[in-house]
Parts: sequence; C-alpha cells; structure tokens
Amino acid sequence: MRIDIITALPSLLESPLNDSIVKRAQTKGHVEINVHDLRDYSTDKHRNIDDYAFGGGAGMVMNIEPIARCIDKLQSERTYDEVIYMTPDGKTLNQQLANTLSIRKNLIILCGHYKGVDERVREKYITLEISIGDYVLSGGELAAAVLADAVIRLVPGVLNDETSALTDSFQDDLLAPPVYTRPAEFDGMKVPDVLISGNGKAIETWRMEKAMERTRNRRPDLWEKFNENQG
Ligand code: 6GU
Repeated sequence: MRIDIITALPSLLESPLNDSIVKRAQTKGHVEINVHDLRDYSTDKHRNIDDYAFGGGAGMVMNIEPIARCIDKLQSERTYDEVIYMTPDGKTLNQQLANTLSIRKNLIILCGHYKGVDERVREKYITLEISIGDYVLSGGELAAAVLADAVIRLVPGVLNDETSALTDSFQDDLLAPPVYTRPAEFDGMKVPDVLISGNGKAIETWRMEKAMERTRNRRPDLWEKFNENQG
C-alpha cells in the first residue's frame, strides 16, 4: 500500500508515523508513506496556500491551485483508489471503514486546515470525506495520523500473531476482554484463576464472557449490533 498525505504542516505528521507498528510496516515494505508539504506547490513567492474567504467572515480558506498541482502530479504518476479529505463533516471513521481501506493499493489523504479548503477541491478531486469523531481539531493532520494508524495495522502482513488484529476491540462488534501479566498477585489483587489454569478451552470461554459483559455494560449500542449479527 502507498499513502500520500498532503499537508501545510508536515511536522505534525512526523512522529506519529515514525514509531511502533506504523514504522515497522514501512521498514518491512508493507506500506510506503509520502508526506507532501503543500507550500512546495504554492504558486506565489511567499509560499502562501490560503486566502480570505469570498463573501467575508473570519478564517482563511485553503486555495485550490497548490492542492490541484500536488494531486495532478500524483495522479499523473499512478492511479489512486481514493482521494480522501479529512474534515469534521465527513463520514465518521470506524473499524469497518478502516478494514475496507486496508485492502486498497494507493491512497491520497488531504489534510484541511483553517476554515477548510475551497469547495471546488472537494467537487473536482475528493472521492471520500472522513471525520474521526464529533469534536473539532485545529487541522486534519492528527486525524490523518489516526486514520493511517488504524488502516496500516490492518494491511496484510503488518501484524504478527503477537499483535493480531483478530482479538481487537470492535473487530467483531465486541470490546476486548481484560488482560493481565505478572505478578500473579499484587497488593492482594489476584489474577483470575482460570487464566493460570492452563485450560485453553476454559480461558477462551472466560474471555468471551468478559468481552460480552464489558460490551453490554459499556456500549449498549454495540451490544445490540453484536446480538443482531448472531442471527
Ligand atoms: Cl478529520 N478534521 C478536523 N479539523 N477536526 C476533526 C476531524 C477532522 N475529525 C474530527 N474532528
């Protein structure tokens, strides 16, 4: 998979994409991430990428020209499955959307900033608009890092048995069960006996029960979905 991220603030994306699983995915060649500084595609000598909104009002609007030059160049080099715009009015990201995107080959992610991008960018280029939840961030960069992380860890080959996505919360509409490690007792608090029993079948049953209990208590909305899907 190849991801091209277009941003006016490339430094914001550096550390989230260069650590842990996302970094290993790149080192192992499962994913190639290219961050493009929108100012490099600016047409003016001050490297401006935004301007006042027609009709007035507070906040700057990102110009279409630098974005168009950047996307046109990328699309002349290869075909993209989606051109994604990160925006609070997009479709809310969930595990299902992350799964869908994880089997795509080439993605462009455009990070919005200030009051957003000129509407004509969305009309001409954008095929998918994504939000990461109902709250407002200063820009799309952190949202793009969240999206990239959620998608990349699902790319076939990125996770090993140890980090398997199969037991993640949400993967089957259930939250994950509690986990424990050594010591077996801390301050009088004991690890549940079943986990030390060596009885694989009993452990599996316990984890399923706890996952269901947790989902019922914390996320009645997910619990309903889970039960619908059990047929
Ligand atoms: Cl994608 N962008 C911004 N600016 N704020 C957000 C968001 C995106 N998703 C949730 N809040």
